[in-house]
Amino acid sequence: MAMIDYKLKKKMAEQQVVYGIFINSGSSIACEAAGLSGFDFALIDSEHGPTDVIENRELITACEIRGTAPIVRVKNGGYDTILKMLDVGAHGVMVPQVNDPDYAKQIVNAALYSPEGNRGIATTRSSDYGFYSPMSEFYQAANERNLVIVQCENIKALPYLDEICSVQGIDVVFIGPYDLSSSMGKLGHVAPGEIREIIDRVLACCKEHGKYAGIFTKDVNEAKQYANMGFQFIIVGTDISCMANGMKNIAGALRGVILNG
Ligand code: 3PY
Ligand code: MG
Repeated sequence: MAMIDYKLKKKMAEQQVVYGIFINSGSSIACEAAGLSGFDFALIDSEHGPTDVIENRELITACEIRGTAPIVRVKNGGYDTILKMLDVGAHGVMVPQVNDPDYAKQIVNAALYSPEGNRGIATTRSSDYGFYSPMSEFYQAANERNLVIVQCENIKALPYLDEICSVQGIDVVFIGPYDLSSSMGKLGHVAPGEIREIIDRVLACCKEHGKYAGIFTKDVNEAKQYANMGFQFIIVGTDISCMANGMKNIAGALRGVILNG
């Protein structure tokens, strides 16, 4: 059986921008909706969201059957944390707060099979429980498909940005504007203008070292602005914010009708 691959790396290599949405609700239905809506990937959030390994197996499956790549944001870059999310079938991992190159190397080591890393071997969902054929080709295929994403979201990382970006095996350096603004003592000041200097540095560093730059925004127009600047891996909003906004709009409109009626 062939590996399910929504080809995020190929799209980015062809200069396309891939768009995703955070799944923070823990809902597999939201994962299906993300796929049906046309998002390239769904970023299942196990840093802030409620789900862990067992639940994510279901969320990952939901993404796969609806045509969107499931990536998991892990709570940290620990070897077993990364291993388990990949073994239940994530097509990549995103790690928060990667502030030095040694941590970045540790993450690559956990995420990639030998010779690029030292990911542990077992028959798991990721290799179709051993139905992948031939199994000898699975390891390289997994390394080629899966994304390794490190978050740049703390000013502590800035002195090491060049070294972090040069770590082999990392695909995307992803700015987290909220934590970044917090580390700058400007919590919530996340507009592109507020973090422009860091945006420019990450874009330049990624370009120099052949990595893709990623970023989060809640705003569609900002997302387009980021795409024009050169970001190629963009997360726009969360499943919860979509639902909350939809509910607010309906409830607000109804109140309006009642009040005006
Ligand atoms: C942040 O903004 O801190 C994030 O991690 C998500 O974008
Ligand atoms: Mg963050």
